[in-house]
Amino acid sequence: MVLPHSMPLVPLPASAIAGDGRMPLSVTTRVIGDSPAAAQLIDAVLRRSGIHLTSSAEQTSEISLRIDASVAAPEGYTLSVSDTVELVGADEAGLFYGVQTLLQLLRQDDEGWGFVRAEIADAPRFGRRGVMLDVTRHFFDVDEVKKFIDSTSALKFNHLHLHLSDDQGWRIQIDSWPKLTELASSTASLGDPGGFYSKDDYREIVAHAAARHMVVIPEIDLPGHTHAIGVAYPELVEDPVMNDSLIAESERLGQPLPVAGEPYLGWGVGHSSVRIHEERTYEFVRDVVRELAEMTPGPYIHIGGDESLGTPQADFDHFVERATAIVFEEGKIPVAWHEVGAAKDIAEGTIGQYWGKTTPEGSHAAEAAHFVERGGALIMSTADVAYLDMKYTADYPLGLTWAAIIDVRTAYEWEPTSVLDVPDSAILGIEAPLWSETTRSLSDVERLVFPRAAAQAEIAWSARTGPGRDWESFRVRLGTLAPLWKSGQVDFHPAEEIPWSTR
Ligand code: TNX
Repeated sequence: MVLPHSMPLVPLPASAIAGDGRMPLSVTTRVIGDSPAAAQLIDAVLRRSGIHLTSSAEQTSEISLRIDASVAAPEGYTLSVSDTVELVGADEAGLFYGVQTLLQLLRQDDEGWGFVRAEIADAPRFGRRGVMLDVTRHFFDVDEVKKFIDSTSALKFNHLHLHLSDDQGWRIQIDSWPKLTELASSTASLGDPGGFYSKDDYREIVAHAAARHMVVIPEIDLPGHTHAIGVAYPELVEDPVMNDSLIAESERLGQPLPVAGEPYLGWGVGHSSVRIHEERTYEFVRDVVRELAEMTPGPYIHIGGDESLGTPQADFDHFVERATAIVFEEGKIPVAWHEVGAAKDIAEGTIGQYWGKTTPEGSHAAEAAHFVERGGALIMSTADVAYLDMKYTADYPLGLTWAAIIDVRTAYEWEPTSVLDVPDSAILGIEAPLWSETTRSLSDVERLVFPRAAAQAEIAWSARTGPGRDWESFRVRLGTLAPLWKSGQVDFHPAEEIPWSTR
């Protein structure tokens, strides 16, 4: 028996036994099954190998796909590769993930293309496996977001959080407040061009994600991170509040301080706040939440809540209590950064997103725990291990360093249930955020995301322990993804820790 860690698979499956050699692949291999996953498999094999699986009537081998809810837990599948391929999904998502596994087993050697023979039974550990893309500090267009969905769903991520508003720009069409996109969307960090998604653009992203079993979570960051709202509607936002670290950082980076009503292009945080005691603010929040809810089939709306350093605590509490209630009233479940847990009466069932460190600092752990006390649960975005925008090494050209320097091993070696003092059942899973201050292109984004997103994918999908669930196995398996990324034109950082395969 060959152990799972010698197989070219990330995330590690629940169980995998390698067979002998490969099943050769040719134009006479036929795909049977009417799931969308069958068409996705044919497309992906063609792109990777140039082989068109359905191009011959004279069939020599076959790949069959079907659904049977009894084979695995939701999103799970069984996959048998011998002289034929038999893939059985517990549901459509399971078939999709089985196809991703099969594509990792597709390798080229001197004899040509073939699938590594294996018997696999698989299902995820966590139902929540998320990535976040910040489209505010830099904007990424619909095609770029689609490519990001393709490359992350291939690692079995199933949630895409879009950070749609921040100090530097507003990125989503809202009909009842048209100046948001007319006046506050054209800018981005470092003076780069901005942009926004029309409602049709957004629906196109949501549909592309859904076809790859990813739920989109839109975020409007409130009550801080709202300078751009004030560029469009000055009456909604307070004048900027300076703080010492903002002034010091701006000086160090040579970035001007925020000025009320003018676009802000720097990286400073904590200077903006909507007006808490104006009823108009809540009309705005309700309108935005309602319009977002109408075009978002997923159950969640994220209301932000991080780093509202310019908002007095009592005002902050009052605001987030109302905002979380508004999201429920509009038919969605609120998600919020962990600071929102400082407010006693947040709406029951609000989900918190922890972005503190593996050793929680200050009040972070207590704030996160309060979501659980209020009947909610937590998503772990532990910043010193799971943040995709931190540098790999001190001299890496992209990324920030405030949380940590995160090499691939550091990204891999953490445990989401061991950070906070809450029951394991309160941890829904993880989300790995990519903040885009330093990423001026999708290629920049990809070089920060890959390979570290693969580490987060394994933490979210694979069992906590088991044969192969360790760094030595992971680094070898991770290396086998290089040819897949190269063939998909996905850029990645060729970290020295990893033995990268050439094919
Ligand atoms: C903190 S973590 C932020 C973002 C920045 C990020 C950069 C969090 C919820 N907020 O506003 O972009 O750091 O790493």
